[in-house]
Amino acid sequence: MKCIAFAAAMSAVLMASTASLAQTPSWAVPPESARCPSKWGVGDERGSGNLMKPQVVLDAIKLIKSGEVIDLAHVLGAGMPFFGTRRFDMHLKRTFMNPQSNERGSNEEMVLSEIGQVGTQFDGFTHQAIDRLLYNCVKMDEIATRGGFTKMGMEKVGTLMTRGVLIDIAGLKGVEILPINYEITVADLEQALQKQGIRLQPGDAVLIYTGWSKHWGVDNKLYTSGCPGIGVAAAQWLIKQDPMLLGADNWPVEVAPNPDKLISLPVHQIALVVNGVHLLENLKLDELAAKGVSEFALIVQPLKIEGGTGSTVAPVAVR
Ligand code: UVW
Repeated sequence: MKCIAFAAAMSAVLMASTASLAQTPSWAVPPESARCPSKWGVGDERGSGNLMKPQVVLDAIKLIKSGEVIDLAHVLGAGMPFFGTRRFDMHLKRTFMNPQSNERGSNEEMVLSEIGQVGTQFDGFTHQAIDRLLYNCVKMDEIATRGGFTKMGMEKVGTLMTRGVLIDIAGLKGVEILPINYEITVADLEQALQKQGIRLQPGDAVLIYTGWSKHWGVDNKLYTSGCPGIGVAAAQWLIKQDPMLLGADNWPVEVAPNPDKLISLPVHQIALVVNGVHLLENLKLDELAAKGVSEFALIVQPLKIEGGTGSTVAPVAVR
């Protein structure tokens, strides 16, 4: 009898500890004291954008040898994959004929869209929060107005030009497209960099090639249903290298959904909120990967949307 009671008690203890283990997320938000002020100081609104210095531009220019320009943006249109309920509705307003003798006709369009968060897009720091705190522990509710955020809006980012580095993980793995939900590890990044004979430097725009954008416009449902990408460990490792931004040819840069069901897009918070590192999403990197280009001058100019959370962008690689 004693034996049965002991066994029952033990199994209850085991079940309780397994349940509590199962409920422990693999990444926890760092406390405010550990993330604020950011390394760029109290009141900083630029984060990794502070790495944008004349010397970085001069170094990037040295990578331009042939003058080849490679577009890294998808075409903006209603046929794009959209995250959630986002949309891009374009209405052509034509044609106004001016009454003067030269018969000047004029066309324009009206676009209804989450213009900061569709297509190839650049994430600003007001895009994500930890509870109700933004980057540098700015209280979201204190800077949110109907007309936009009064701090850290997209107009603060400016043009970024720096060395771009493509890390080809699909190439490393010998596949066209990494499997959905594949979490890119630190070892993957290190091996790919070694294979490509390149080392990361502070201020780099680090772009990860997964092959996932081959689904763009082909199977939009699949494209947005998840994707391969960096996980928490790889993001933390990359951020330690002091990049100007992190980008990928998928919709959130990171693996989605996260293999740990207890956390939601943690790399968004690690990059944008904890460290002030911009994200560049939905890139078109096939041409760079196909041509085996590992480094280039990257130019990206977010729209100056006052108080905006992000910007649709058309970055270019020049070499
Ligand atoms: C979200 O807004 C959740 O995702 P993204 O930044 O990838 O558009």
